[in-house]
Amino acid sequence: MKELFLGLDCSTQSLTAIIINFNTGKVIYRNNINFDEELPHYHTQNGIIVLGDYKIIHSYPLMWIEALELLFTKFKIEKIPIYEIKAISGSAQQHGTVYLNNKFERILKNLQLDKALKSQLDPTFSRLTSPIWMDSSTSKQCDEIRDSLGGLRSTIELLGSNTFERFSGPQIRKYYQENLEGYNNTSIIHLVSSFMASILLGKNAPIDHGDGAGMNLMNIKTKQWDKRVLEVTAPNLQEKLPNLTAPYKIIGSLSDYFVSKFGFNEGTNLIAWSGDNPNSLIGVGVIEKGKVAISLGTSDTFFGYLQDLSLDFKGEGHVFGAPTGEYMSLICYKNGSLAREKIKNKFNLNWENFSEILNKTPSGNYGKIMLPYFFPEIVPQVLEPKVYRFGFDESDIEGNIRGIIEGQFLSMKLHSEWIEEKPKEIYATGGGSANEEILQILANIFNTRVHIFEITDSAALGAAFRAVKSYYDSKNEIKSWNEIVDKFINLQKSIVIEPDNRYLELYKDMVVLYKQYEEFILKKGSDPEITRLDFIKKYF
Ligand code: XUL
Repeated sequence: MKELFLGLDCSTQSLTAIIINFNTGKVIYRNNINFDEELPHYHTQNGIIVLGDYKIIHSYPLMWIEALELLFTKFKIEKIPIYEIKAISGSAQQHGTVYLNNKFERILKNLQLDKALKSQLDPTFSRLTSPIWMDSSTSKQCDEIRDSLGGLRSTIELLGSNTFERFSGPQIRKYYQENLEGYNNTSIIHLVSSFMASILLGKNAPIDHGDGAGMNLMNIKTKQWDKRVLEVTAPNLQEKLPNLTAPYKIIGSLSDYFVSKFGFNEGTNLIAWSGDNPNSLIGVGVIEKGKVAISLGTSDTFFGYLQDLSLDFKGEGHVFGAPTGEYMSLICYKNGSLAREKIKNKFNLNWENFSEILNKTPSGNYGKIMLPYFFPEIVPQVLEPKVYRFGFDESDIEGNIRGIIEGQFLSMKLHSEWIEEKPKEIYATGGGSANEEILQILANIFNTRVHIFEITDSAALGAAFRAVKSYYDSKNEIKSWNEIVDKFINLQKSIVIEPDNRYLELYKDMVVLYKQYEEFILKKGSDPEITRLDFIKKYF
């Protein structure tokens, strides 16, 4: 008997599908639609469009829908047994907002089989583009909302995070302030996750607590929209937001359009979609204390499971809802894979050459330090992008390659110190986790063992796991998270990278040095050059 489950992931650069067979514990199918390559008529670069300056970053919701239809068409052409899929769930890049007019639900409920989704849904957008998580143009709105809520501490207590430029609330406020007509013509504002779920459901889908927590609109304790925050964000906002739901809720079944057009089974269950980070938490099996996941993708994220709510009052980290119903901690860096690629491409290298250089350069990089803000950074907050190099220059290939990787992980180590639970194991995922040399540096800087899996699409896999859990729970054949995760993750080949103790002291000193450089650059602290020279004397 085949019990198949589909997990989708609408990320910044692509749409991924993973189909798992729960009975055999195997991934039976994977496909990925790269937006730039397969939908070139949107002219995106890495899935995004830059509007005006580097702070305004959007994407096209219509492109995500076209990708979905293309993916399902491929299922049909490749004769994938989608009629055996019992349940579907999904994942999406977090924080991005989709603005729809009053035609949306009506058109969605009456989709015609002989027309493409794209042409039918085209008239339903009140805003053609969606601001996404890479946007950093809402500092003014962040300040206004935080001030109205009584400052940093009360904002974090209420929402689980400080106000952040990329979060949905400040983005909505900006739209309301800059385009009142557009705002008034908007009947519903979805997240990318709930928007994609709505398309499959044939009506407005709810937002789950995992992704909802990344909006600066949801009370982190009650997991309800917070009336006060809605009021200070934009007028009549409550009526423009979907409902909130627990992440494990079945929200209905797949709409007739998909059943009839592509051959899915009637009654295929749909589970609420969530953000890519909450999905990845489950997708790498981080469901207990002491385990931490690091995802090296378009964004680099550091996240862990939290049994109880624990907040970062410095305001750099976030608390989101976890797929299991509890909480998760998260820190997000914008200078992830695109920054690594900038260095790789600058020297015309491939990833193999990149790894070779990492292998032959010493830990500590002869005291060469990089603060890699190729793009505006979230943690620490850097609004004007600039790359700082100490002890080397732009032309030094080896210095730059080791410099960016050490810089990224030293920053992660430094800014994750607020999380009380120290990582005992790190689970690496995302495209960058395929590079063992990068992960060896991660293991050494954190002095922690790192696990890498064969399947790096943890967000889509996590969505498929969530579909499994909710489906069986609804039939009263309860499966524990451990059972689901063990079945797939333990069957996967995993590589374990042990930290090299020889560099323990070196990296302890280097984190301190790195912190001094951040303070020097970002907070006008004193120049730590003498400490850097002492570091070089001590280790080289
Ligand atoms: C998390 C974040 C990013 C996006 C990328 O807060 O902004 O990780 O979810 O997909």
